[in-house]
Amino acid sequence: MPGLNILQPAPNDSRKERIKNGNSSLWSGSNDLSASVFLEYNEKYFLVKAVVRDDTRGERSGKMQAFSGDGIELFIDTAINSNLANNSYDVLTTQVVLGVPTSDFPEPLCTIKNLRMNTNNPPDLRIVVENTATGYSAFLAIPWNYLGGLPASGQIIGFDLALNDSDSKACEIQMIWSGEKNNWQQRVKFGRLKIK
Ligand SMILES: [Ca+2]
Repeated sequence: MPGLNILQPAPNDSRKERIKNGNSSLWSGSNDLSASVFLEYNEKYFLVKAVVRDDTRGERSGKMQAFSGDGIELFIDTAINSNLANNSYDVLTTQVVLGVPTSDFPEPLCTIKNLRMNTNNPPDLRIVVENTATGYSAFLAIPWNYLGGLPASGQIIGFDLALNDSDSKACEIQMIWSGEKNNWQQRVKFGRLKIK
């Protein structure tokens, strides 16, 4: 898979606002939380592989609260450069929330949420989560039809990725590649990807 991004925000640089609640003292370094992310696609799926370093597996606050535990969130907008005056989610904006397995909830939970669906583990989604010595790896194959359709070659789409870190019973740190903590309801600060 080509396309490598490394998430290692340093809490003392200008990116500290990307750490939820601004409490950067909770982040103790790349072994605490960081990731390498690989992106690919084919005609049917948007493919995401995240190799995440996370030193402590926390719990979710509830079985169906994928956002509250360790995991990743993806933000995808296949028409990011249209209707940008509208900061709220548009018809082609999607939030994907993956909660990795925990002791209490041993199955991965992935929520796909947009104006057309709000569904947990929908049938055509493929999820593989594996524990590693330093955290976990997560592989997602997200059908383009859940995201509003296959983009054209050369098209710019909106994309962002957040790492959620729970070391106890709730998400304590969220680190984000491009945007900010309001990504779950605001689209304009998503990063940009060019479809090859
Ligand atoms: Ca954790």
